[in-house]
Amino acid sequence: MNDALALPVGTTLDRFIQRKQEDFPFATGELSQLLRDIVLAAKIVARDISRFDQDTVGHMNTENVQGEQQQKLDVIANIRFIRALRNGGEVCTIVSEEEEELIHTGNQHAKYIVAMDPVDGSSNIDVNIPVGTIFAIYRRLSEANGDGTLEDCLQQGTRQVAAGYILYGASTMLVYSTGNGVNGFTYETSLGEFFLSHPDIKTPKMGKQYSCNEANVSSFPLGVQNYLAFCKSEKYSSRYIGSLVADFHRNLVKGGIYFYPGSTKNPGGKLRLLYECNPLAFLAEQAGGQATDGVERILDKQPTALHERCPLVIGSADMVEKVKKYMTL
Ligand code: P6P
Repeated sequence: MNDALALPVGTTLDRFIQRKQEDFPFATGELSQLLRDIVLAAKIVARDISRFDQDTVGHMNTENVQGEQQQKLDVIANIRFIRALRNGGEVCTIVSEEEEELIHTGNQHAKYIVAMDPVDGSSNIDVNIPVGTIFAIYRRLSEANGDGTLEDCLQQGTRQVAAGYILYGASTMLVYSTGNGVNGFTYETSLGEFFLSHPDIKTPKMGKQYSCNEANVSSFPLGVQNYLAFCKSEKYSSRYIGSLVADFHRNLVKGGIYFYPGSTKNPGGKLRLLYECNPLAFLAEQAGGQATDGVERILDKQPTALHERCPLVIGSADMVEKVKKYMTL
């Protein structure tokens, strides 16, 4: 049962985290502290984004491990989250989209691993389009007496203990789950606090909008092309911001489907399994939705590399199921 039902809208995030911890008699407070560390970094990144000045806007003339041009904000946010997690003491090792190798924090007795995309869609910052941070939290498998291992970081999505995102939009929102439902919190900048604004989010089983980059349609798998034609025949609306967290959040709340399938340019899809597909799939399922690679459940996939890509179909359960039918005709 989602205990957000016991807490009214307007409850502070800190009170909510505390209550969640109290509901677990054996909770020792480390996960609560980890969430607070993420929130601290999120508040700082939200301030950086709102400044919109020469320190945060534009690119670095560098490339990340993905060969993508790094935006200044990518680098700044990566530093902010790594620093908050290192100083918080609850995380031993971090996987970041901005780092080729594992980041060991030195907290060798810490029991948690974090996989994160510090700012997804950062190229949208310059034109004031919402962007987001995505994070997944795992309990390490190895003994808590050293750095986290590669095996600790390549766990299936079903083993996430928590996942969430921060959406830096018209307002800044934190949406997360620890496996007992999904709750959304809106940031009140004047108070420096997140407040419960969207308790117990449930995504509608059916929606009337789809999100994909139709420029790639000719290279989509035939089943996806046929599903897209179905959407048009049903007169669904196309809604595609080109910023995953913003598209995902709209579909989560209103119902809809986002898909970034494999294509000739990106046969394995564009999105990353560890720190984009898995955390959003965890949230989608916690809210009653679904997430697949077109056919297979995302959370069941066994990762084999830190930055591996994966096709993604995610959102309202009936819509994701429909894609599966077209893919297996
Ligand atoms: P395309 C941003 O780079 C991102 O990772 C997601 O946020 C977004 O949904 C997708 O890529 C956009 O990709 O190929 O449509 O520009």
